[in-house]
Amino acid sequence: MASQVPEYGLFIGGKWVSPPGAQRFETVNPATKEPLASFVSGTAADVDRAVTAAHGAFPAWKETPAPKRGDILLAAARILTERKAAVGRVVTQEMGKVIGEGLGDVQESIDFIEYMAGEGRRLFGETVPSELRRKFCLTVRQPKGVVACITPWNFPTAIPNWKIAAALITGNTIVFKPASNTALCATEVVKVYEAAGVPPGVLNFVTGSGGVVGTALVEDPRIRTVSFTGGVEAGRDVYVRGAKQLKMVHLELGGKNPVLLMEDADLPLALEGVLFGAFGTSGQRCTATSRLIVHEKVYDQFLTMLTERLARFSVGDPLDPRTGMGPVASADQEKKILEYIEIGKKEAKLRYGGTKLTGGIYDRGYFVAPTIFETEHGTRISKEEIFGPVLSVIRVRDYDEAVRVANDVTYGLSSSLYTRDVNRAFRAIDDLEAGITYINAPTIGAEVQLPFGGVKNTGNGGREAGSVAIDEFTEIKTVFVDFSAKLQKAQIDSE
Ligand code: UN1
Repeated sequence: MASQVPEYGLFIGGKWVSPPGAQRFETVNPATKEPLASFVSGTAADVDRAVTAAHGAFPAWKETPAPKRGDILLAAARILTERKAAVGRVVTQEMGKVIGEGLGDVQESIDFIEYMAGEGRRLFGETVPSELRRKFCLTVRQPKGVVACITPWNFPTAIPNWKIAAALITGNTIVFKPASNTALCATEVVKVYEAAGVPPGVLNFVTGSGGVVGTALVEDPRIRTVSFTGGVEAGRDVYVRGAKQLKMVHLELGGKNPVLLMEDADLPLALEGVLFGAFGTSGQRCTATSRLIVHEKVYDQFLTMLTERLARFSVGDPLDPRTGMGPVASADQEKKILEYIEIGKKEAKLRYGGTKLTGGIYDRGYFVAPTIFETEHGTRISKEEIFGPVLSVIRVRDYDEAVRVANDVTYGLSSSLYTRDVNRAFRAIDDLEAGITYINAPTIGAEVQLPFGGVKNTGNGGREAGSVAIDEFTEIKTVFVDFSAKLQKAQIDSE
């Protein structure tokens, strides 16, 4: 039967193209399982064409003054602002996050594009004194060339824009490959840049599987930098393949982010924070609160508060603004989360939820109950990334034990401490092994003007967002200008 949904193509060299006879896939609304749109399953040949287009467009884009590139970004931010309501709705329909968060995803995109537009009038280098007379030393930033942006489904507009806006302002050209199950959101992103006047070939878009499109991108020698956000295993594969060609590979991977709740914390404040951190976006953020490490003095009281509050937490239609949590993003997600819940039931004490939700609207989509386990530290659910609405609660005796538990995982993205003790708050900034630490706020909600990234298996040392985002997409050139009109020898001449 012919598909009834709109069909989209690839965006290569400034044109939307549907290669004849191409295989296609559809995206699905996870709240209803209704198909939304159809996309091309890109091939290695499509990737080759896209990289060729990006390669051809690079010299002129590099030559375009950065403030002029910034003007195009500002136009993109304006267009996306006009489209915010519509695109936010697409995010909710295709990914399942509640509408407030769908709109937030788009707002995060707008914020970052604007922020990067301003970077076009900075892109600072350094001036540094020379050890010799009449010699001037400085650094300038240059684009890398063609970069690949490979993005996940959980922030289907924000994460692509973190990469695309930073890569564009610094003068790179791009091949963008989105997660397949949020390809419509990605298409909306590309359409915004197209409407903003990004020249043909500067931004190219190839949908399709990671195994085919992602691998072809990573293997293409013309691509010198790959920016990847996703799971650890896929990230490792990208890193290893990239390493063989000595490419720069930027990785943003998983998390197992703790909230440390101390005995002196403002418990009602922490309650709302934990709820949002653990169950916002159905727990499908790299930054999601997946561990709650609680001081024994407030353990029973806080768990009672949490379960009572959850009884009034609505799970359902993500387009309804009163809904607290929508579905999980896909059948695969639901399967994996339910498998972890079964593991949890064997190794820990189920305190709340623990089921697939059924009946009424739930039967149409992928709905999992917000779930709480009480567990010892060391169980699988307390250490492995689940990426779903599953919170592991761990009881500890004191702050030192809380920090030991918090740090004893292979990830290190976000972390949080609730306390009223200012000394302890500052100690936690030192002590927690994570790229991000919040004090008296949950583990989610990073702002675009600050660096984002983590330690250990969360990445390989880079950061996105903030002004450091431009490091990912620029080469630094060091320049020596000798205006003494004679040969001066560094390290050798004494005068
Ligand atoms: C992610 O889950 O990969 O800090 C990104 C946050 C959001 C970004 C999350 N601003 O929760």
